[in-house]
Amino acid sequence: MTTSNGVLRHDWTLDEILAIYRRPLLELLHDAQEVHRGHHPPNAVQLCTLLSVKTGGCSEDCAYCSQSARYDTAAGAERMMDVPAVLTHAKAAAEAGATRFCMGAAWREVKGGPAFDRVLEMVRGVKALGLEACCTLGMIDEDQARALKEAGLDAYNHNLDTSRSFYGKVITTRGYDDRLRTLRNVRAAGITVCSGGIIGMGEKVEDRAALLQTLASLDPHPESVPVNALVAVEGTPLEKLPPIDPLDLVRTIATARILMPASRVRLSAGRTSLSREAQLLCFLAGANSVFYGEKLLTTPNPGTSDDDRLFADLGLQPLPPDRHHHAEV
Ligand code: SAM
Ligand code: DTB
Ligand code: SF4
Repeated sequence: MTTSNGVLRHDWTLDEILAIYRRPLLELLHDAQEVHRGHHPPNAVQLCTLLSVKTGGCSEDCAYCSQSARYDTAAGAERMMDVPAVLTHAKAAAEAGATRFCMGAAWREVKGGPAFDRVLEMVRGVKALGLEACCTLGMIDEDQARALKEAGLDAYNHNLDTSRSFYGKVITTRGYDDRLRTLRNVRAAGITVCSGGIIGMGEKVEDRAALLQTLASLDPHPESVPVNALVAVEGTPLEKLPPIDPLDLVRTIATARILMPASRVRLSAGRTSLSREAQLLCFLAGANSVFYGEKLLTTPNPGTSDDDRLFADLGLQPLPPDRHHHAEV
């Protein structure tokens, strides 16, 4: 687990990680739960709401993605949303109980100019509502990261997605080192790092372990680690992949929890195909964050009333809003 003095480790070996991943599940859950309770309140869940502020038409070839211009999917290319419309969504998210609002754009990378200025405006507006602001805009350089920080951005999401060796089977238009460079730029600007991956893209257990190894090698660890189950989107190259076994998701989350004890592990895409009981196991494994709201970026997420009932039935308490800075919400 962590070293005996509780210091976070960044040097996990692949063998150690595989041994954790493959433990008898009851023991794995027990260890994950122990680590979880050593670093987090046991019944708290962070609610993050996603909004796609620029949908579709993306130049990249990420094989899982509904928004790549290369695949014929139901998500067409749309114009970028304007700031007031985004803030209407953000306000609704805050009123519904989310504490973090994450804005996504289907970009390979951020280019300067009016579109980026508009994003900065969105960030300022989201912060003014008392929400944590997160963006996921593709690759960013140091100056762009600094500009986002100055606008008040709390977190930047940029997933490694999978292992370095499996990566090339999923994405050819940019490399693993590009992803890592963006994460360094985010960190250098003083923005917290949100980075995780996807399971169920045909990878092996070793790839999941290697992804977690790379994430845990980052120093400091990413503050948030989203674990997505592939949403197999019609029209993408991965459309025919079978759904994962939910217990694989449970193992991945538990392993992430043990390697990165202080991080928030987010049970991310794929919840609509999980039973309540499977989600409970994910929380038991150390997940303490979810996406909240009917829609992820382009695909459905559980409805808020189903989620509210789930949290009530499990006794999970959403994080309280930050009313400290702003009374408006
Ligand atoms: N364009 C930016 C980028 O790729 O960094 C930001 C948006 S992108 C859609 C954010 C992340 O969502 C991806 O890195 C991937 O991990 C996740 N994602 C996208 N489509 C998914 C799908 N069909 N199933 C599961 N996760 C998905
Ligand atoms: C993350 O790890 N998952 C979110 C968020 N970060 C940006 C996105 C999930 C997208 C699922 C497919 C879709 O809705 O298009
Ligand atoms: Fe574009 Fe991001 Fe989708 Fe890749 S994951 S195709 S970069 S929107």
